[in-house]
Amino acid sequence: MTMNEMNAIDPQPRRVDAESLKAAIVDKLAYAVGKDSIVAEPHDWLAATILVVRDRAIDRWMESTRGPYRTGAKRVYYLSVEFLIGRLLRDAMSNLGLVEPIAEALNSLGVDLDAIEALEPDAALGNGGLGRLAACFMESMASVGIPAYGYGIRYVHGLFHQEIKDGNQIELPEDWLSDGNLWEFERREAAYDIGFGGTVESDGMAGDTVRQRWQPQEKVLAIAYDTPIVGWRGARVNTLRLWSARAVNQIHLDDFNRGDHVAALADLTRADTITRVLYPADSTVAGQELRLRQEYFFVSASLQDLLRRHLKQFGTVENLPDKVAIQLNDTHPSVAVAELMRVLVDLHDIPWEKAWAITRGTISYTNHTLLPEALESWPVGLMERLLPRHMQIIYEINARLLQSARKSLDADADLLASLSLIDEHHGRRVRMGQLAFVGSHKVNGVSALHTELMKETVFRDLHRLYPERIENKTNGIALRRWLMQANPGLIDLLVEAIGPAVLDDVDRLVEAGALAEDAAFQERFAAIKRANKMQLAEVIRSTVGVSVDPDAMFDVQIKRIHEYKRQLLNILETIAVYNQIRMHPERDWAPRVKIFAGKAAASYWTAKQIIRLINDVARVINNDPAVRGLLKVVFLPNYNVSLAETIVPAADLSEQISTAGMEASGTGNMKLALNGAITIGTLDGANVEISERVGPDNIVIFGLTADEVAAQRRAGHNPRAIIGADDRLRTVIEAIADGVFSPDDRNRYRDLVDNLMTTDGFLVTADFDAYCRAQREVDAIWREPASWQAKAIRNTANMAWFSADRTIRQYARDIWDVPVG
Ligand code: HBZ
Repeated sequence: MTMNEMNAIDPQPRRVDAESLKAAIVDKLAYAVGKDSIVAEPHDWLAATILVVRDRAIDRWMESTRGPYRTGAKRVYYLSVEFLIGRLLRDAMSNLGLVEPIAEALNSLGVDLDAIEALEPDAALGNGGLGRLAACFMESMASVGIPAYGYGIRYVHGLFHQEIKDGNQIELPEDWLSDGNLWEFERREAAYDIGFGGTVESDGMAGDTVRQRWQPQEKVLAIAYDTPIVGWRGARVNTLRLWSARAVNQIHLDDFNRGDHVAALADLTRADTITRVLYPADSTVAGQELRLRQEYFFVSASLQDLLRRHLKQFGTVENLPDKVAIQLNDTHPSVAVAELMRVLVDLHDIPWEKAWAITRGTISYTNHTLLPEALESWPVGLMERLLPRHMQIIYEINARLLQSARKSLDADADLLASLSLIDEHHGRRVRMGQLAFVGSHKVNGVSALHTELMKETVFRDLHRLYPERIENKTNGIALRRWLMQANPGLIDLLVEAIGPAVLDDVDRLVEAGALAEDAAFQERFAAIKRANKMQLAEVIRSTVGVSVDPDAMFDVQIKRIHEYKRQLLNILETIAVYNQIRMHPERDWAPRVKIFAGKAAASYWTAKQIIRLINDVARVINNDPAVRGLLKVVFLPNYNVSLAETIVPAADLSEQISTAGMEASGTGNMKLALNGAITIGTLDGANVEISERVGPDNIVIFGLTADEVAAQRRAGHNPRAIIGADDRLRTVIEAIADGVFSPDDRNRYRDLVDNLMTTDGFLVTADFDAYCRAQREVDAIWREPASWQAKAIRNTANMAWFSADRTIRQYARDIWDVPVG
């Protein structure tokens, strides 16, 4: 029985179902889309299909929303500036068990489901892992039965569209809403005033303290747009509520009448700007006023909304921690700590201590990075101007924090300076990570290693003061999207081999491990991979015009382009292999296709140079007849969720080669291993735990450990000495420096090369030799297909632990204190 057959209850009703769905689609086409089926275009069919599927989610959505009002159940609110949700149709159909009958219904109308699905825009309201994690968590919270809301920003323009022109990244605006968005419901009734600027005035007494009241100078409206998020088998449907900014006054008529048309629309433009575009950097902070406005805008709207709901139901804020859990996805929403305090103290007259207990009991915070340049801090001056009351509250929180540190740690001035919410070293800034930490009852890292490093680095002193607060919650992925939907061939094979129960209990995947050495199973497993590779090969041919052999090893590195992720290490090794193939054409080379995809932040020059280098190297290698097709290099443009869904099931080798200690977790590593790719990786982030789960024989680990990286840095890393001692590496770097890959501009990579030879901040040269040796180990395994397949199968079989359902259950139990189904 296939997964899709399992979804339907039995064949007879399914046929009926397909027929009624067909009628429903035709009906929507006429009465909602306004088209006759004779003239309907593919996007009209898509619209009609989405509307039919959406209808099937709505009853459950309403019931799911009503539930907690009836039972008094605690609700979870996941606050994130990013939700990288991708396309929604397949997710919704699959979780509602509608894939097969909808395909059948469309088929009978002469419409191909796959073709119309591809027309749905890929909602890219996020940069990378952090945003995708939020999307996977939304699906898992619905699937394990947690009443949850995602709160975020409805950006008009998501992450830029990437094109590659002459090897360079070009950023084009992304326009996912241009044809409307049938998944969302505008909620005009859920509109809130959001204030900025102005003054703080005293306003009578609250008990024995003077009540402070913020009088904002400027107001914008936040309007809610709701998207239903369907859980597995439709058991629960939660809400993703995204906020859009609108001017309170759409037009100043007096200005208009005076002929000042710009001033007439100034408010509109100002408000509109707040939710217009996603900040496209994932590893440096913007530090701009607009970003702070975005953060406060969505936090304030979300808190007003959840408090309105809570007060309507319970009539008091005192039981907030029992009924509400707010999770801060990184520091971007951490102004919530000050905002909740302001609301409780200023608007509800709750005494400080009590308000603080409520705030801390309600909020918790997830950290996703230790990179210093990605840790948010805001200039005190900007905070005072934009959020004057919040700044006062932050000072008060800080005073109490430092007081308790003096008492319990006997802290000296250095320790106090390091604990302080105010960084005095860089022109007085508010440290948002510290604010989130002190305002939370739990703070979590996203892999075991990352969590330990948090305790030793960024939060070392706060951890001493509050040793119980930091916990680990290793990331997970939505297995339904990343296995069942992305790799239908594989899930069908698994269902056949180990039974349909695996669809509801993914831990059963482990049973596939018993088949790892079974020749017949291996053959089928390999055939599915090959079919997926054929599909990817077609995508490669049609997008970049390179033909690749599906029997070659597909070696993929797909993620944001960043120095710490070390795409550079990968491409240097690629060049080394290229040199070897030319020098030793007689050797038995294992054919490989090196596949890269990922976006560089528009302002990140080095990352863009790395993209250019990959493309330059690709051009030279792919056109060199001496290589005889043994090695191909491909950079696929515009990496996004949908492209990942095509690449992940087709990968043989997964490159997870960050400098140890720098990748907080990684989640692409999980998606690839789950789909039977073997990982070549450093002991970084979740790679450590993947290695533990799949076993050391089924993963290729190399390079310095996080401790060794730290030691090497302390001792003084000397790349020049390493390069001098390694002929292969020297030859590679010289080739780049000499313009072998950039004959039209021999100086193109001068900075890249200089950097590698002098600083090499990400220890590329230090790990180069180990990486090359690891790659030859990979070649050796590849040459033994039975051994490769066995390892690949063991990867799939042992990855169920990385289900986001597991992660969400841990959050539910240890942080949110909510029951799970
Ligand atoms: O979060 C990523 C980590 O790099 C990755 O290791 C982890 O698996 C993932 C989920 O926990 N971090 C990000 O994706 N970070 C951002 O996208 C980001 C966005 C805006 C910022 C800073 C970081 O201002």
